[in-house]
Amino acid sequence: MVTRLMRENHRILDQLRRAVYGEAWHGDALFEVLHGVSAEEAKAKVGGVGHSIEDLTLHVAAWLEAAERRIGGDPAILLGEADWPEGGDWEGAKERARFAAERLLDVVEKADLDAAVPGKAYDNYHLLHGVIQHTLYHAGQMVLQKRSPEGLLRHAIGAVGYRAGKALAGVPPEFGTFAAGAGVKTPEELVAHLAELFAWVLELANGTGRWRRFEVLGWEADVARFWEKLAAVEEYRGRLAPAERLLQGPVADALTHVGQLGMLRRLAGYPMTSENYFAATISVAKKD
Ligand code: NI
Repeated sequence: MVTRLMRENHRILDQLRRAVYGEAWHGDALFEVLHGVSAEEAKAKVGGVGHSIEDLTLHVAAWLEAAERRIGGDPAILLGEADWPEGGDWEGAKERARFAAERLLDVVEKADLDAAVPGKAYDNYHLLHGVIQHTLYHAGQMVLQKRSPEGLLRHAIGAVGYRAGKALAGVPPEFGTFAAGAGVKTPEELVAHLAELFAWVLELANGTGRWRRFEVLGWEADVARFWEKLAAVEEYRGRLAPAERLLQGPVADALTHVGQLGMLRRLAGYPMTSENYFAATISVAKKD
């Protein structure tokens, strides 16, 4: 009997490992899904799921912790924030999930599968299978978020910001008024327009669609306003929709204008260094 139970414990241990770390039957395990997710992606509520990847990670962690506590005889009732912990620290959230998984993996081998969970009508066997299913259910929701058009749009916005960071770095303020020819926009006019575009993204996402014209303020103030408007979009927790139209309109437009800035830099004698953007790590908006 002990042998049979121990064998079963090892099978469950194997299933839990597969759900958390990899070689799950259905596809990606929890940490395979989380691999490469940036802090901004993790905080965005996209794909109609209602919770961000970070929210889901903390929720999964809370239940891995609860399972471990329940096996130890603690009822571990999760209500409110204990069930859906407050986010804010993406690296910390992943670390919490990893630690919780390790703690649970440590107790599975010796768990009494037939013992009742305190206060519940089921035993540890059902608890352990339940927590494995729960982990994979929410990992699946995270996959939907990563593949959603809005997730891709947010990544595209991050990529525009990354390229803009390079286009705006290391030029003197007088570049702002560089005139390449009659009728050609100056760099500060382009940057003022870039700020307009990202302000418009939010207006479109929240349904007003209002276009606001921004006057040129002078190079440094224009650059600061652009970063502020871009950061407002990146930090926006509502849905950025319709994602496809936001991409084809203001975001694609912004990308072309960042390219124009690059061209003007070369004409003005401040060429940018080249870079392999495929290899770039795209992350947060604010650049100084
Ligand atoms: Ni859940």
